[in-house]
Parts: sequence; C-alpha cells; structure tokens
Amino acid sequence: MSELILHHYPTSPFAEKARLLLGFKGLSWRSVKISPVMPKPDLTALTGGYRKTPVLQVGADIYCDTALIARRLEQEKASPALFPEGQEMISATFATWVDSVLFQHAVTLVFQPESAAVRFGKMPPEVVKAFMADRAGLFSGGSASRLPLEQAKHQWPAIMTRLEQQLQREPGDFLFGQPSIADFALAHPLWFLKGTPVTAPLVDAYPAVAAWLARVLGFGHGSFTEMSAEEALEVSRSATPVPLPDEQFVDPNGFTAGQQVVIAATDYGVDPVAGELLFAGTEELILRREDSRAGVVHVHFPRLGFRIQAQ
Ligand SMILES: N[C@@H](CCC(=O)N[C@@H](CS)C(=O)NCC(=O)O)C(=O)O
Repeated sequence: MSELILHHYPTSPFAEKARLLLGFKGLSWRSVKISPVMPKPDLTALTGGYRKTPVLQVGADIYCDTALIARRLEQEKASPALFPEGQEMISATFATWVDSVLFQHAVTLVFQPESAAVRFGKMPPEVVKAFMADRAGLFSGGSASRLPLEQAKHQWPAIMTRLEQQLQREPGDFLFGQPSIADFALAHPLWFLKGTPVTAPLVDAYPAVAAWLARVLGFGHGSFTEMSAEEALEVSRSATPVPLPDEQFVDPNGFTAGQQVVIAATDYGVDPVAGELLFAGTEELILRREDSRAGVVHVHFPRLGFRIQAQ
C-alpha cells in the first residue's frame, strides 16, 4: 500500500488540523515541507495549481483541502471514527463553519498589529513584507475577504461563550461527547491563537475550552519521517492512481465524465486546476492530469466549496 505523504509547513493551522487527524488515527506518515508562500513549484507539479496548505499525497492520488483529507483518512482507517455514526451531519457541518467563520476571526486576531509584531519579531522585514503581499494575493478573486479587526474582536466573546457552555454541559470530554472531525476543526484556529502571548488569553479566558484544547492537542501527530519534495515526485511518477470510487457520477449542472474542465476553490486560493473530469461524487471530484515531473495524477477535491467550469 502507498504511504501517506503530507505536504505542509509547521506554522500552518490547517496543517496542524491534518497532523492531529493523523495522530488521532494513530497513522504513520511521511512529511514533505513546503514553502508558506508562492511559488511552490514542487507542490503545484502534483496539484496542477492548487496552492493551499496542506495537501495529502497517496501514490499518484493527490487530496486537496482538509475536509477531503479527513474523509480519505477515514477510508484509510475507519476506527477511531472522525464522522461517528449518527453524528455525520452535525460533525461535518460544525467543521465547515469553524474552518470558515471561526478561522477567519482567528486570522484577523493573530495578524492584528500587536500580535503580528511578536509573531514576526524575529523575521527579517523583507520576509514579512513578502508574506503579507502573498496573503493579499491569496484573497484575490475569491468570495472570502478579511474580517475587520473590530468585528472579529466584537464577535469573539459570543463564539467563545457558546463553546464554553457546550463543553461545560457535554457529559463527554469532546464537543459532541465522543471525538469527531468537529473537535479537530475547532482545535486548529485556537492552536493558532495560543501561538502568541498577545492572543493566547482569547482562549485561556475560557477554562472548559482551554482544557478541551489540551485534550485534543494531546492526540499528537502520529509517527512520521521526513521526505524530500523530489522523492515525493518520484513516488507519484512511479505509481498508478487508484481505481475511481464505486459510486454514481452526479453532476446537476450537466458536466460529464471525460470532459476537459477546471476546478477551483470558491473562497480564497482560487487558482484553477485544469484536467479531465473523471468523477463527480456527492463529496468528491476527481480530475486527471499529466505533469512532466509528477506523471499521471488524479487530483481530488471536495465538492463543497469548489466549482467546476468548462475549459
Ligand atoms: N479549506 C482549506 C484551507 C487551507 C488554508 O487556508 N490553508 C492556509 C494555511 S493554514 C493556506 O493555504 N495559506 C496559504 C499557503 O499556505 O500558501 C483546507 O481545509 O485545507
């Protein structure tokens, strides 16, 4: 069986979500470090243009977005479950809300001037400038925009008080009793806030949330060893993509299998990926593309939050 290869960098919150998912499942994986800013030629050789962090590679199959990575890991190892029976809808929907709404609050709060000064304190000014310019570009062309600081500060107590109440009342140790994707989605933006002394009190002021966060982070990252980007490309070149899911092709807009299309996220990081549409299932879209360095790859995207356009 092919190894699980995570393309990521240490300070990325969504990468922390993926690392925790791997830890929760007790999986072994390979770690390829990528740049936090564009260009990322080794990553985009695999994805065809998708640039967000993290990306999971399994042989010549490339999984974009942690919403789909979670489902792929569930397939790899069903137990312990990320989508527990009877909680599939509530856990996935809560995770989608946190990954968009709560995460945008965390980003704005972490990059407010006092916190950014501490976070970027040791970095050369030109690196900080390049990072800020990269992130401005990341948001161009998508539906998401940066939440104003005043609004993020204003709304934060309502969000955190709801969570505090939920965690105080819930008889189990996790959001919905047993651990689920909901816990890992909530953990990464709070982990991000805990990363700077300026923003850590925004979590620590809520004791049940702080205790829950320590529990979730306690799952760790599983066991992993480093791999170079060149090695990961060699893995992809010498592998064959796995057979398509045994599920009906569904496309309400009339796209058909074999059509040349582009697929892109709709919120931010909307760089399009071109290829042949192989599969459109209820949760997953698969595109076939050929790359001079990566070989024939199948690039997988979630259906939610992505769109298909004719080429
Ligand atoms: N919906 C995506 C969001 C991923 C995301 O926003 N990642 C951030 C880092 S935490 C990112 O891609 N930043 C720009 C970059 O790394 O190039 C997912 O769930 O994977």
